[in-house]
Amino acid sequence: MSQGFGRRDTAPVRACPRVVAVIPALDEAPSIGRVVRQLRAQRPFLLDPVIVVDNGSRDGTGEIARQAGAVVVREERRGYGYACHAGVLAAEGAEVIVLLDGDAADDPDDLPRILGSLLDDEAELVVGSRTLGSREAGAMTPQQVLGNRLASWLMRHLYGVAVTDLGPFRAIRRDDLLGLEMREMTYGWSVEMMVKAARAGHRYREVPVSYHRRIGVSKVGGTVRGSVQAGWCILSTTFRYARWAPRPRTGRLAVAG
Ligand SMILES: Nc1nc2c(ncn2[C@@H]2O[C@H](COP(=O)(O)OP(=O)(O)O)[C@@H](O)[C@H]2O)c(=O)[nH]1
Ligand SMILES: [Mg+2]
Repeated sequence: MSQGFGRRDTAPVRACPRVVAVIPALDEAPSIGRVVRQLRAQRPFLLDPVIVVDNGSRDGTGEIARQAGAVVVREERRGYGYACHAGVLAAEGAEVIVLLDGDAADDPDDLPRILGSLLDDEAELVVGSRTLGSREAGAMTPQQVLGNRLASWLMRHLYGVAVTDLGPFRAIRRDDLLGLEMREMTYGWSVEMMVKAARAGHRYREVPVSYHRRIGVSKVGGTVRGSVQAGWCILSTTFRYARWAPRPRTGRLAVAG
């Protein structure tokens, strides 16, 4: 891959692999148009189309995303993992998948940095760390910060991977991701990706990213129910794939989030 892909000024367009962004979105009408437009402005790093997976929204998220230039995939089964997985399947022909949320909390300007490590062949899974980067005041609830710290600590000790955060903004090759045979179809999806990648021997790299206060209403960290469900899913998934854990049964699907 091209040298120094992470630097905007030196990246030759012809050297770009097929990078497709996948955004899971549930009722993100106030933010989704802006996120899609900002991402599309990131060419030549990103290939059109941006894929938005509308997870049964009732506020017109899909239509707004389409108007902003995204390809919209509908996934009726409610769950963060279902939505991400549907987007990955839809991104046929993509070499690299970039995942980020639809609430404008992630900063599309961090895309070159996230892609840089992957395309410079420094790692197979690159995750944007809000711990290493900067976080706007109030962007994460105290329980999110605590839960992330705990899960990161567990991952370092159980899997020996230098994790500081379970950020949603990440990049992985599509073939590698499909090879992980993801099973957690709700909040455990992101963690499953990290622990299975570690077990598969994929190199892990974090890059610092900025994290903003989301636009619109939180479905996870901002609600008690969402925080408890997400916390449970994340921790149980972290333990499930540890070396000493019994082999998880295939086909297991978690409760919807
Ligand atoms: N909770 C939840 N989020 C979903 C679902 N499908 C897609 N999402 C998206 O997942 C992302 C993370 O959710 P968010 O409410 O921002 O979580 P928070 O950042 O922890 O408050 C957003 O882009 C949601 O729109 C789903 O079924 N459940
Ligand atoms: Mg969010």
